[in-house]
Amino acid sequence: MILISGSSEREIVDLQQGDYEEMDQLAIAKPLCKAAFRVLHAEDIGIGVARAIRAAVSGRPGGVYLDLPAKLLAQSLDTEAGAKTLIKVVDPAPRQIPAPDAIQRALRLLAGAKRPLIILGKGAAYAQADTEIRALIEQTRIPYLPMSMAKGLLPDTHEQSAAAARSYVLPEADVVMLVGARLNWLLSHGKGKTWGRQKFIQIDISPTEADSNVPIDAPVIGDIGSCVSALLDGIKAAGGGWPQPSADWLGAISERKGKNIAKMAQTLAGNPTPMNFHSALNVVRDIVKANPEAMLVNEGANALDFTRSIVDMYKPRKRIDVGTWGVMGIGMGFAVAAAIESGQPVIAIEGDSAFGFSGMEVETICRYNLPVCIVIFNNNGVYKGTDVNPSGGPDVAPTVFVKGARYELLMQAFGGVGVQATTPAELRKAMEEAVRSRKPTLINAVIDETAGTESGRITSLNPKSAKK
Ligand code: FYN
Repeated sequence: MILISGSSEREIVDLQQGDYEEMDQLAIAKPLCKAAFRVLHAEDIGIGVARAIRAAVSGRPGGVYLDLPAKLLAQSLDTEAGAKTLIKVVDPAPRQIPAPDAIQRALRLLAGAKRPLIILGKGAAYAQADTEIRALIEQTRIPYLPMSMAKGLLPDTHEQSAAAARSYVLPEADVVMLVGARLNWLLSHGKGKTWGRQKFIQIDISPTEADSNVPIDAPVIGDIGSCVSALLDGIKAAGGGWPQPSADWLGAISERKGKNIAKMAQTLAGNPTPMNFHSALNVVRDIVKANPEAMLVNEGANALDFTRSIVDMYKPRKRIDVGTWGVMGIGMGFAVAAAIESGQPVIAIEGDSAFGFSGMEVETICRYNLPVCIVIFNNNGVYKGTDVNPSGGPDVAPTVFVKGARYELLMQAFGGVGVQATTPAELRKAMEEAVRSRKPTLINAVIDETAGTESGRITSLNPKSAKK
């Protein structure tokens, strides 16, 4: 993403003389962005934009800031001379071919594995090397785990997906191949009880990613498409001699998966009153299955975690969520962008707290009549709605919201469709209608206020008091 912004007069900002909207924006952007540039002369705009494009999309993609101070905005150029300063960026994200010895090292390690596992990160999804990645997985028959935004790279229903046996495969695998996935907090930094004594192969476009948390036995540096193609060539060269994962390994995963999926099916089939995360998500799961082209936006704590494991994705790059930093407030901006960029219906599954961070964007959604269906899981609070103020007094607990809030009226206020749904049947009807009509819709899905846990699936990360 490239953020282009006007900024105050340099002379006044630099002498801190107190300009209108004075702020040293470039300095603020620098530590946060992959790159930040300032253009001071109109004839340099072409160069500035070209540099911004290359920085944003080459290598590991990242956000770029382009600063255009007030003085520049008033400059003019002769049209013809100006046209000559523009640059058509040739090959903005050049392929980066992996070293042949790195490929051989990785192949040797993989061939010796008895219990191999592939982890697909969002880098694998961004790389748009879907065919190669699928071929690698299917030709090697190695089980794989998709990280949140890699869901759908292969359909989540793929028989080799080990998502439903996650806590079994991570410690048990003997060789793990990371494809565009970093060993950050989402993967417990590659250590601790989540993991066993596996060896790692890591495919990444950034050479400094290897060894960031634990030793990487076989780093493969390059763009994912080129790296996976080179691995496939090596596997092909082995002919029928390429080893398959052990039958014990595949059998054990299949057994655990089967049990978890059956248990999940049972929970999803329940129809409790009031509705809970599971009975509501059972509906969302069906709607996404029936509309695999739809974009799914997801933020919250429990609303995020339950949606990730319950709602299957069928196509690549259809799920966008809080990402590596677990940031709340991204939902409505993502929904607007996803609707405009893809032209597809957007389904935004939002925790009530998460929605509050950027909820006024319902006005933007209505202004541009975007096909966005927002579903708010309303349990009257952050995590849940039944916490009690620990310090007493008349105020509610910090995590408790106004009870029975009518979020759907917000959407109605701007001419969109607002629906309150208290049962799965009402939710289903409203979602089906929203996707069919493509009208801006907000569904206030009222769920059990006791449903949800503090921090959802990441409660274990909360600091624990040393005091016993
Ligand atoms: C997964 N699972 C399933 C299925 N898919 N069971 C049955 N059927 C299906 N289809 C099981 C899976 O085996 C796990 O059980 C469990 O569901 C959860 O799976 P998930 O979500 O893949 O795994 P987990 O452990 O939650 O993943 C860790 C994580 C994730 C850190 C990658 O929690 C994550 O992305 N968190 C982001 C949280 C975040 O950013 N929150 C913002 C909060 S903001 P077991 O195998 O039994 O473990 C403010 O609070």
